[in-house]
Amino acid sequence: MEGVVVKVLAGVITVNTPNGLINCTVKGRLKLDDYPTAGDVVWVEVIDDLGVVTKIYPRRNLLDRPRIANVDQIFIFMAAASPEPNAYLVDRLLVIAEYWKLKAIIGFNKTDLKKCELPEIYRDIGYDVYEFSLLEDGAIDVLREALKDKTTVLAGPSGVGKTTFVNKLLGEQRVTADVSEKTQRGRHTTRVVELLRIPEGGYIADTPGFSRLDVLIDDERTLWRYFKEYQNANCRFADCMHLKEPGCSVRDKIHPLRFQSYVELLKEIEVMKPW
Ligand SMILES: Nc1nc2c(ncn2[C@@H]2O[C@H](COP(=O)(O)OP(=O)(O)OP(=O)(O)O)[C@@H](O)[C@H]2O)c(=O)[nH]1
Ligand SMILES: [Mg+2]
Ligand SMILES: [Zn+2]
Repeated sequence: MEGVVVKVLAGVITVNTPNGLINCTVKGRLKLDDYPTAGDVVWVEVIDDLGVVTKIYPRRNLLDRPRIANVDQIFIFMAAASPEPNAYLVDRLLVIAEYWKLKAIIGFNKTDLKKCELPEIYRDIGYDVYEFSLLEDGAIDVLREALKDKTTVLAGPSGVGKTTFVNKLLGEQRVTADVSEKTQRGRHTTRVVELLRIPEGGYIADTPGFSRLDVLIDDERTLWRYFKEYQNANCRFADCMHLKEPGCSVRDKIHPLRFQSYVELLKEIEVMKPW
């Protein structure tokens, strides 16, 4: 039967199937070609109560860090306050989303504490932006709709409320899971990727990652392509980086905060270059 890999840990592949979660091994031959990863759509055969993955269906995409296949969207999760929202981090995650051609949605939690001006900037560019407080009942109903039947990767800084959100979405407390994750982080450098099933359908991964940009974008002259404002703006210069070039008409179309991020990200890519 067909299923979706939700976790790969110590050689055990956990697959969500119409019959529930099944722990599987892989067929020997398959092991050589490729190995299942979270998010993979696979074919599972159950032989003597033992699940075996016999086929991996072609992937629509495959992210590394976190390693997840067939991702539909990135949910960039921030807080309106405590911690203060970070436009640079939002922009960097948006570049990653654009690079992978993923839909990006942006959420600002903790509106009970404060309202901030960032949401308007991203709405103006054309992104779906949500403002809410997880302390309020029904605050995430509109988000449930946005995540339904999709595979969503949650990304955002520490303390913004990601785990609180996931617990609400799933209707269960994952306190123990979080503790074991933290123990793991002490022993290993990476955490286990796990896709969690959303009751209405779809999957969500609350997982850190998305650190380096330079592995994705090795030519900084292409960075502007991942800024939505620049995609549709026509610059009359072929080789323009839309920085300080005289006569560049694109440079003015971007919000100062976004431009600042663009300049910072250019530096970040340059610094990481091995030459
Ligand atoms: N005031 C307020 N506090 C919130 C809200 N949502 C979550 N919190 C609190 O913010 C703190 C951090 O929440 P977490 O869900 O642990 O944040 P996280 O993003 O998972 O953090 P990491 O796991 O460290 O990445 C907790 O004390 C929550 O109770 C909110 O809407 N308003
Ligand atoms: Mg958390
Ligand atoms: Zn230009």
